[in-house]
Amino acid sequence: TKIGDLDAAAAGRSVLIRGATQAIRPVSKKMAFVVLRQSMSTVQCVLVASADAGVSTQMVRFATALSKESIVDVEGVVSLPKEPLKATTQQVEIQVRKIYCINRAIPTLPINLEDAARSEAEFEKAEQAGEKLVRVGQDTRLNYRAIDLRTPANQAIFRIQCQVENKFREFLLSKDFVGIHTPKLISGSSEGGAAVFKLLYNGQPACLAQSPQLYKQMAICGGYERVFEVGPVFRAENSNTHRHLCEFVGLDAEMEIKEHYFEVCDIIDGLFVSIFKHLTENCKKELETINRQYPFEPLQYLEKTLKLTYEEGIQMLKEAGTEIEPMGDLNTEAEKKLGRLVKEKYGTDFFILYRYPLAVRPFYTMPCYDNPAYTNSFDVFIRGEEIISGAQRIHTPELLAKRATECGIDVSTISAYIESFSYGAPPHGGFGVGLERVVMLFCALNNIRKTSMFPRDPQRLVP
Ligand code: ATP
Ligand code: AMO
Repeated sequence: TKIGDLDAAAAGRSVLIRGATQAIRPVSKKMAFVVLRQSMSTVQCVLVASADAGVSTQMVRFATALSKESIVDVEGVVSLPKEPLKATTQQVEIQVRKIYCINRAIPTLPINLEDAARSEAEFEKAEQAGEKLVRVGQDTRLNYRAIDLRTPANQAIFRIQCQVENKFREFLLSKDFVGIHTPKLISGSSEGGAAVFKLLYNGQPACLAQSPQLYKQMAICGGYERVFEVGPVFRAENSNTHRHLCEFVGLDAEMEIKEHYFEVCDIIDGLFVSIFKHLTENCKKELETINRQYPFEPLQYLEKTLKLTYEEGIQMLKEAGTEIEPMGDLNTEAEKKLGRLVKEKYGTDFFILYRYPLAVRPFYTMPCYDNPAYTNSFDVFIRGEEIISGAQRIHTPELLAKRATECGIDVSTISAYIESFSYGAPPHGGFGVGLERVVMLFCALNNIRKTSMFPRDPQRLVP
C-alpha cells in the first residue's frame, strides 16, 4: 500500500505498509504511536495491546524501542482518527496488528530530520519563544545527503527536476529534434578559456567536456537538422558562488536556422512556457511542499516571452543609476538589478536579453551582419539570474578560424571541428541550459547545491 493513497475511503481496509519510522511516541506500556513515512507522505500507526487484536505488550515495547528512520513493515487496519491529525500528511490512522523491523537505523543519526525539514520562520518563532532548535547547515546536509534527501522539500525538489528534464525532451521531440549523446572525454576545451578538468586518455592529454558545443554543431553539419542532448557538463572554474557547480546537467539544443536566429528564441519561448505551465498545473503538491520550508513567490512570466536588446538593458540600468561598461559583461549584481527593473516595468521574472557585444561571447558566435561589434546571441534570465546562453553560430570555416585565433585559441586543437564547416554546413544556432539553475530559480532557492543531488563544487568530491 502507498501511504499517499490512504484516505477516508480506505477506512476498514487491511493494509500492509513498508515505511521509515519518522517518529515514535510511547503513551503507556500498552499503547504507542509510530509515524511511518514514504517519500512525501506520512501516516500515524497506533499500537494498542489487546488480546482480541492479537497485539501483545511485548509488541508495543518492541515498537517503542525502534530507532527513528528504521525500515519496518506494518500490517493493520485503516481507521478514522477522532481528531484531525496535525503531524501527518494523511488523515487516517492504522490500527496495527503486526510490526516487523526490516532494517534498523543507528540510534543517533548525524542529522535530526525534523530539524532539517524546518523553515527559517519556524526557527525564528522557536527562538523568540526561548526554545533551542538546531539549524542544519548546508555542509552537514551534504555530508549526510542520504538522510537530508528525506526531507519533504528535498523529495519535492528532485521530482521537480525530473519533470523539467522530461518536459525538455518531450517538447523538443514534438518539434522534430533528435536526442543525441556526444563524448565527454575530449581532446581540448570547447568553450575557450582554461576552466577544464585535465586528464590522461591512454597517455594522451585530454579533458572533460565543458559543453557539447562543438559536437552538437557537428551533428548539424552531419545533416541532423535539429538535435538536443541531456548530459553532464564539467567546469573546472574555481567559482565558490551560490550558482556555480563544477559538474552540472546541461540541457542543450542546436538547430538549423531558416531566416533568423529568433527561430531559436521562439523554441525557447515555447519550451519554457510549457515547462512553467506543466510545473504549475501538475506539480502543485511538490511546489507547496517546497514552499512550506522555503517560501517563494510564484514565477511570473508572459505568454509570449519578453525580448530586450542588450543595449536596452544597459540603458535601463543607466537610467536607474548603475554605471555599466556598454561593451562589457554584466556582473551578477547588475544582472539581478536588471531583473528587478524588468519585473517592475514589464511584470515578468523571465526574459531574453539579445544582441550581446562580440567581446563577451565565445569564439563560435555569429557577429551581427549590420554591426560586427555585436553578435546574434542571447542570454535568458529567471529572477535576474542567467539560466541559458545561446546564439547563431558561425558556419563558414574561414571566419570561424579567424574568430578562434582572435580569441586566443590554437586552431590546430579544433581543426576537425573547423573542417566540418568546409563540407557544406547550414546556418544554425542553439542554446545551453543549466538544469540545476532552472529548478533553483523557478523555486527561488538561494543555493544551487540545493538542486544538485550530489553537488560537485571546488570543495566537494564526496559523497
Ligand atoms: P556563462 O558561463 O554563460 O557566462 P555563468 O552564469 O556561469 O554563465 P559567468 O560568466 O561564469 O556566468 O559569470 C557571470 C558573472 O558571475 C560574472 O560576471 C561574475 O560577476 C560572477 N561570477 C562568476 N564566477 C564568480 C566567482 N568565482 N565569484 C564571484 N562571482 C563570480
Ligand atoms: P554557458 O557556458 O553559458 O554556455 O552555459 C550554459 C548554461 O549552463 C549553466 N551553467 C552552469 N550551471 C552550474 N554551474 C556552472 N558552473 C555553470 N556554468 C554554466 C547556466 C548557463 O546559462 N555552449 C554554450 C551554450 C550554447 O551557446 O549553446 C554554453 O556552454 O545556466
